[in-house]
Amino acid sequence: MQPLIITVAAVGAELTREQQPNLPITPDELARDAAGCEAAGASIYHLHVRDEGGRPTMDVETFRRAHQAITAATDLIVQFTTGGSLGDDEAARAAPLSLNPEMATLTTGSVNFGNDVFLNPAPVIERLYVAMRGGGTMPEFEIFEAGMIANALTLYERHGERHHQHFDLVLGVPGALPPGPGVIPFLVERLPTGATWSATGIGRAHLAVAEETIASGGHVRTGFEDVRYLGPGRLATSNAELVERAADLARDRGRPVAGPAEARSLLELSSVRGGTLTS
Ligand code: KMH
Ligand code: ZN
Repeated sequence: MQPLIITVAAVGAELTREQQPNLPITPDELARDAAGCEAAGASIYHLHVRDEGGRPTMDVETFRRAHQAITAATDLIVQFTTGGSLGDDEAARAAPLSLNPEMATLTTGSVNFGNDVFLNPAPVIERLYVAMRGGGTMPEFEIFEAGMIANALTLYERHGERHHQHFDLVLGVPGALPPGPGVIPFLVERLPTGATWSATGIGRAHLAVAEETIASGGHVRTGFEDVRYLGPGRLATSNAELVERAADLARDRGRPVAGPAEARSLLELSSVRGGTLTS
């Protein structure tokens, strides 16, 4: 099995400071949080940003300051969100890609999201993909429902450019596919040969998904965006604490934890940076 890549989704768009007092928001807080996560075993920092009032924003300058602070403090791969928050329009979601992040998320289909809808029509997905590839950004295909895998593969094939494919299975968003017996194998069987994948369970399912994923050879995503608690009634005190738990689970199973350099090699990121779009 490959060394474990741990992605930390540290901020998200939905969580508030009232729900999680340790949510990092300012560039200094993000840099400190990221450094703690790197020391605990993370390689990828999935980034959403907030304005001064703590509200989610896709403002490019806010992303720039956060990105600079994190890359100055760590060697982590910074992965921008392009999902933003529900209701963000396409222009807002694409705007931070102008900073050419090393990675960015790409959700390849629409999905119910609580009482709302996370809307991702095919033309929007395609334009976000083209914007990423034009800037040498590696997409992480975010899979909330099984059909999104087929959508990602269709997009990849149509564009014809060969790059490493990395998928993240997000299980348990209210209104979308929950984890359960057979779900992860069903999804993983549908991934292309050579692809890497990670998984995360939202909320209560988080630990069980991490355990199954580590045992199945996948990589793990954790962090406040996905889970606030370490256990019943035990609010996590930092993102690093969640990363450390994932790293401990891996080591208990005899799986080493990848650092950022090893993660870049597993994800073939150096071959993607500076890549050009072929169509
Ligand atoms: N906040 C969700 C609506 C992503 O980061 O790409 C979308 C999301 C996915 O968080
Ligand atoms: Zn996100």
